Amino acid sequence: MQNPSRYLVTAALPYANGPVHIGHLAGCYLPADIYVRYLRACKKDVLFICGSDEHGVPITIRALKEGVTPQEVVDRYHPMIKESMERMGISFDIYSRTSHPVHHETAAAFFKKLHDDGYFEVKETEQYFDEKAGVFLADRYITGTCPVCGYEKAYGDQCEKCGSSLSPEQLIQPRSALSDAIPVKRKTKHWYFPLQRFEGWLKEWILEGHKEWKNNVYGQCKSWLENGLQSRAMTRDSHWGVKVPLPEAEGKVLYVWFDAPIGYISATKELTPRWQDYWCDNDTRLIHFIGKDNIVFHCIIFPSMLKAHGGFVLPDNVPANEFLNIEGDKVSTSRNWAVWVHEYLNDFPDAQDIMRYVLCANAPETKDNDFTWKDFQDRNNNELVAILGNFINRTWVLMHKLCSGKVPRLHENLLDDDDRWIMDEIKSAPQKVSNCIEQFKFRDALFEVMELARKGNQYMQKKEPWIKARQTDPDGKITAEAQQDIDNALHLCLQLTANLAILIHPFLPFTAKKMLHMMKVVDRMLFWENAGKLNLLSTGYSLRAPELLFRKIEDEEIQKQIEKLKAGLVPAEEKNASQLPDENAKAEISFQDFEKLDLRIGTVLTCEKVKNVDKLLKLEVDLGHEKRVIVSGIAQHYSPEELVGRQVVIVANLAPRKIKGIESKGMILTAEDANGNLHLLQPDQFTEPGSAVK
Ligand code: B3M
Ligand code: ZN
Repeated sequence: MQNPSRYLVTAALPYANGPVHIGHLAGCYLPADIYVRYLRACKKDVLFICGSDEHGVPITIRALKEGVTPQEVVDRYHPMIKESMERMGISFDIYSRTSHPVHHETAAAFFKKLHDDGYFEVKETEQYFDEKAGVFLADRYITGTCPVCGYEKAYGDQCEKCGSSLSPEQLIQPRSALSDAIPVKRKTKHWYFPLQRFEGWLKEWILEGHKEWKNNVYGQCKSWLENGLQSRAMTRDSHWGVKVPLPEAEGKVLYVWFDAPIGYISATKELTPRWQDYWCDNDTRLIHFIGKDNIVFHCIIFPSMLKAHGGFVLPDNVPANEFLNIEGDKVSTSRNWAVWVHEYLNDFPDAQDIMRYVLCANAPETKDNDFTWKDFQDRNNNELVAILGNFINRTWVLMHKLCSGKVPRLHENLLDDDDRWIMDEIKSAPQKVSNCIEQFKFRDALFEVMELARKGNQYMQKKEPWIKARQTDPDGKITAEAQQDIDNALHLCLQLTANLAILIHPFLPFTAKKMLHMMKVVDRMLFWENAGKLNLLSTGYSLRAPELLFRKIEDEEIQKQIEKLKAGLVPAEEKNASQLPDENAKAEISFQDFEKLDLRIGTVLTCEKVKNVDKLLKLEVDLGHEKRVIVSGIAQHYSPEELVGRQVVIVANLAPRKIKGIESKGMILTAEDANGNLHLLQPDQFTEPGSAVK
């Protein structure tokens, strides 16, 4: 969409069932904030909408586990999340919550309209019910043995081990994850939204009309649409949520994924009486920032709902990030493997921008990425301190020392090639940064800003004003000629600093504020139209003393964080191996049984991710006399690059299986630790491929 009149930017509503961690920030809040700050700097009419998602299974489960009401859960976490976001500088225009009456009314009315327009199919089905807990069980809350790979802790919707998508019926020995009761089937009636009726339209709208969407988003949509859509129940049996506004629907609430995205509309309503200008006028550019697990809801289901309802704009883009792992391991809130934002802010008060910087520089924009404390330290010390902070600090110190604390004048007639080079760099930087931001490439955008700071240092190094200052008259005064050189260099370094403030502001707003203070200029200077200008600070203007923008982070601080992370880790299952019999022990087998296994050493020749399946890798393995294709559920533990060339142990005579359409011949052996991490088995030295393992 070229030049829309206004922008409506949303960030996924976090579930109010726990605090936020840095993975949340990296996933959607930080990129959304950068984008919005940039738009505001461009003087665009923009609203930035978010709030807590307070309904749905995640909340009720948490309440059940803690023995409190769902209301108590959300009342605890909503303010906590709100505060963490605020302190990190995530500049929502409103941070609302879906328990708000405006939301209940809006979501109920939305449902009622679709109902009155005849969209829903009412179906009676049998669903699993937990008689101990007295609730119907969502698929996720039924566990049992995977019929495909035999993994004993598969979920009712998916096996995390082999990646198969499942339905609860397929599980062997299903159990309720809540009470361990054996779930029973009960009849229940629900309202289904016929997504298949929108398939043709969605194909055209997304697959033809939005080829510019990020690959991960477009790819997921494509595979959903190619697999065919089905009706989806939009109601649930529960007392927590938005009541279904129909007399015959006692004890039923809206499915959380029906009500939550409508939360974007309700929050806008709450914010401004002009909400319809944003939601109902085609000249609005609606952008949903989300994490990759929310793609189908924002790209397929919600747009179909909006289309059915009519009168609303549709998202113009849905930038979704992948996941951020922590120290090589998947974030897990239940295992407490996460860096919590409120804890970070306690340990590093006023260091919001360091975290913003690290999360953006290492954002999981195209693939899952890893956050490590060491990288945090390195990026701070080697980039923020050594490049950006250092350039500004040198400029300020020298300007105070050699130009009496004022902006020196520029002697145009004396400009040399280096001066002209840096002037051109300043002029051309804003376009490079905005190009990246407008394509949601925030890492690249930030890189461009840092490039400019890097060039500032290079320029300073070439000009060496401190050396020029040694050219003095007999009476010790700097010669007029040298002073002119110094003036030019520092004049340009100061203009460069002002430019850096504008360009860095969407990313590091706290730092930009400090820079404004040092320059004694007002916020207005940060408008993007000023970027690229060489006269932002006027000659003769006196500037404040330098402020410390960044400080070095010491090894001990990082060590403490790593220890804290490890100490807080809750093992997946509290087992006391020495006292209890191993509950995973299997029945005895004969030696003949064991001999039936053909175990071999193989060398990984090639390896790639299986498209659209997070957990699977497709490997080509050399087994000596033959090559095999094997699909393995280890993608979250190893990257393809790590595996190529590595030796593995293979069950070579396992019957071939089709996994996601790929014929897999054999299985790669791994050891699984108590935390669910998989570790490959490997001979302790290179062993001829095909060698038998006995
Ligand atoms: N509450 C967030 C999640 O999956 C989910 C997003 C709703 S956005 C409308 O973490
Ligand atoms: Zn499985």
